[in-house]
Amino acid sequence: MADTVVVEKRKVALVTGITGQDGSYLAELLINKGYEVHGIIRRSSSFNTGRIQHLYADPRSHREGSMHLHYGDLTDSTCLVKIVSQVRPTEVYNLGAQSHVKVSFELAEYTANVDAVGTLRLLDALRTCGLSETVKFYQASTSEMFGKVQEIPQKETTPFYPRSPYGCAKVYGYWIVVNYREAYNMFACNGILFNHESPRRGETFVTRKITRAVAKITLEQQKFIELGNLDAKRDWGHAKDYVEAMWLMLQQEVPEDYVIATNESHSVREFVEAAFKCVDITVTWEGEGVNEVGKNKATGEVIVKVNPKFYRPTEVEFLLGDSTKAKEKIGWKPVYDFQNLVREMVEADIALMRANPVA
Ligand code: NDP
Ligand code: GDR
Repeated sequence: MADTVVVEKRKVALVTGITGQDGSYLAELLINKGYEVHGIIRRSSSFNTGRIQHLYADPRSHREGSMHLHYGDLTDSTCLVKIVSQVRPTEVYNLGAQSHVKVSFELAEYTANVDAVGTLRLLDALRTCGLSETVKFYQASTSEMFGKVQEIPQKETTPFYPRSPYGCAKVYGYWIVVNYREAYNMFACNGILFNHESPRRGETFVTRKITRAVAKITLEQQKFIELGNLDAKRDWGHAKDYVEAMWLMLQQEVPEDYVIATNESHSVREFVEAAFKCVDITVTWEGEGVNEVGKNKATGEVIVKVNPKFYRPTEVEFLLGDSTKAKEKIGWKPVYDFQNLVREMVEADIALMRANPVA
């Protein structure tokens, strides 16, 4: 009888933005699934690998070589071509971005360079290296592309109306991915992800800003928090659930675009209330607009103030996603609900601030 040779399929992932919130959860997921994971990191004057530090400590990922980091940048085509030609990935996850909507008004050109042209550069590096017919490509598209409400809830067919330089750049990223799929037969997908959070969320996004403040106020390290638009509504999920959706999209036979959301929307004000509830503080609201304050019902102390500094020139008022397509076609649904998400973030920040009050 002839010997059967089993050829293991190469599972090599290249992740841009591996040092970010999603990159860190995705790297964990891929390593657990047996991938060799290559991440692109930026040179920085201080450590920017805090979120993936634990993967070094794990001998499986570090010493046994499941994780490799390469210096690079989405604004630098040369390095992208070099990294792609060395790594020859089977899957690419393009998560790298200037991802802060408010900052994008200050850094509009840079945001377009990284988030829009950066996506083009990476897609083209794959073509240059002859991988366009074999690689699977995930693009981190966003609910910010829907922007000004055209339809509720928002799904794959809802028209885009971005409201920030970030949203505009991501619309370019979305369409260049569709174009490369159609023009060059690439397996390329857009995940249109609604807001997703976690204890690893960047400190200047509203959820993490709130849970950090709740922790500090509880531990008497801070008196109050200043916020912008309390009425904006978002469909908030957990990053751990959302990276699973990214991977699932690339395991399908046919490349398609999917909305990923919880199908539940809450205002910033509701997030504040839910976060303080975790430490048994009830918030009561007084005043209007810039004069609105939130008080601790039990003590009467002001714990929330509105500061117009945090308003945006144009705002996305209301986002609510419909992820029926993802549920039906790729079998994705979230594990976390809103209350679990808020509680996990508040508890993590209390533990963090207790251990390190200057964090
Ligand atoms: P983060 O801001 O936490 O992470 C962004 C990552 O991109 C970081 O690793 C950052 O590196 C890297 N990066 C920034 N600029 C460049 C550049 N010029 N070249 C290469 N890498 C760069 O974002 P998230 O993890 O929250 O989001 C991941 C992706 O998903 C982003 O593209 C974001 O726009 C998109 N998205 C996020 C959603 C969310 O709710 N979180 C929802 C929908 C889409 P460094 O650590 O050095 O700064
Ligand atoms: P967003 O997230 O803009 O939706 O983009 P962010 O948490 O920054 O804002 C959510 C809403 O909260 C309002 N808000 C404040 N926001 C911040 N950051 N700071 C404040 O003090 C504050 N007060 C009120 C905002 O006006 C907004 O309406 C995130 C990013 O992760 C993007 O990269 C991603 O594409 C989208 O989510 C989906």
